[in-house]
Amino acid sequence: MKPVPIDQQQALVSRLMHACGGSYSPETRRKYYISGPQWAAAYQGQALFHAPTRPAIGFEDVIRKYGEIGIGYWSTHDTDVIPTEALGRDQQGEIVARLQKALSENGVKCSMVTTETFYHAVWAASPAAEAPAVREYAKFRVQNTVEVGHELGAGFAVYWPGSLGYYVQGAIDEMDTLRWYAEALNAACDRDIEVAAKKGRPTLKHCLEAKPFEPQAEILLPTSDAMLAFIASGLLTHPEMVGLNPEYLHELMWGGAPRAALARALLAGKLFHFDINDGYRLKHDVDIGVGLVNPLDWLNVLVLLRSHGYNGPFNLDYKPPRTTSQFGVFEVSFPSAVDRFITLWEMAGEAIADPIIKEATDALKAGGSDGNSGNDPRDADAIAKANRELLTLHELIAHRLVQILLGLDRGRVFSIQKG
Ligand code: 3MF
Ligand code: MG
Ligand code: MG
Repeated sequence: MKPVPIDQQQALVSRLMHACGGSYSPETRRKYYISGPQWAAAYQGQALFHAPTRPAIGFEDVIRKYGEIGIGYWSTHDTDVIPTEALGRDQQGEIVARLQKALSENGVKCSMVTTETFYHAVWAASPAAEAPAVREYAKFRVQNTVEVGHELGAGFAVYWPGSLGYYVQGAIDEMDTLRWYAEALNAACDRDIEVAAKKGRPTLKHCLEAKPFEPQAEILLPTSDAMLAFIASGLLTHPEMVGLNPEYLHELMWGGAPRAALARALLAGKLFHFDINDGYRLKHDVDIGVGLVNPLDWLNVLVLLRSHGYNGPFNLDYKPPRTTSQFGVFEVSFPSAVDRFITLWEMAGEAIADPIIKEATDALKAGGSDGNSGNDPRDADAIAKANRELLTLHELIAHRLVQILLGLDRGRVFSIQKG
């Protein structure tokens, strides 16, 4: 193949993307509660060892592109759109007005707002630092985000306290830090109650997001389970307003099973919001597009969420790879992520309705019988024997799920089987 001239490369990408097929219309995509973060589309590819590979892009373009793709909801950090020095000042009001205009012109709704408490130098010792002035500033920031959220019509506020932790041991007191962090959340909830009452809106759902590693070396709230314990610790004045925003990869990173972490959040009634992406166990936060690494696990996650009626947002918190151009971010990265999600969601519906899985599951729940009227609850050997053959169905169900994932249940066959 000859080198491809620069001016033909976008057309090639578009033609091959089209040839891939399997895409959904913007109208169909809008039926799902999928949100696109400002920061995901605006990510320029920079990191500790990486220079940016893409130019900067503002919210007007991001929101317009989301609208065209059919991503019906948008989420943002305060400082993704409002410069730090403008927060809480007149310029903020002007930016919020521009945001409202961009959202309504493109038929996109703001679903979630979040406070950046990790990037600016003021957070060097975390938002729950020893210095009272930093903690007062943190309260101002989360309260201001709540106000912006109400202005934009958001239903959720997310908090990722990844900077609560340390590099060197003994420098901070964990107990103090957690208490101080709770004070900031309490201030956010109190302000929310006031603003919601004034505006006649429901209060926001406040969602804590855990990540096991980064940016601190040791993290005080590293997992969704740690967050649940924190919510129940007695430190929060409104624990009923606070729940979780688990991120798929953040649970996988520490070696956990995202599906099990989600189940624990569901059991606690705290699965408010969900950051969707993909990646690898025990690596850094690679934030790959949903379903590109672990589609079978994703199918299983969505079976769980569909089975148990999760109806919150699915937030596309991933990073288009550095190898993807700015054009590619909206031509390939976002539409393909949305379409993989929808496909896996629909497939999860098929798995739930699959007669084979259903019969197998029902049989497992009915349990085995040795023909006697009742098993003797003291007789382990008899109980094991009565269920012995049924338990093969576990592996059969796993096989069936892979068949569904690969389309074999719908008659996809390979040459060796044809004829
Ligand atoms: C970091 C994250 C964050 C949070 C965001 C929302 C930049 O790994 O996942 O995204 O999702 O701060 O609070
Ligand atoms: Mg996240
Ligand atoms: Mg992540």
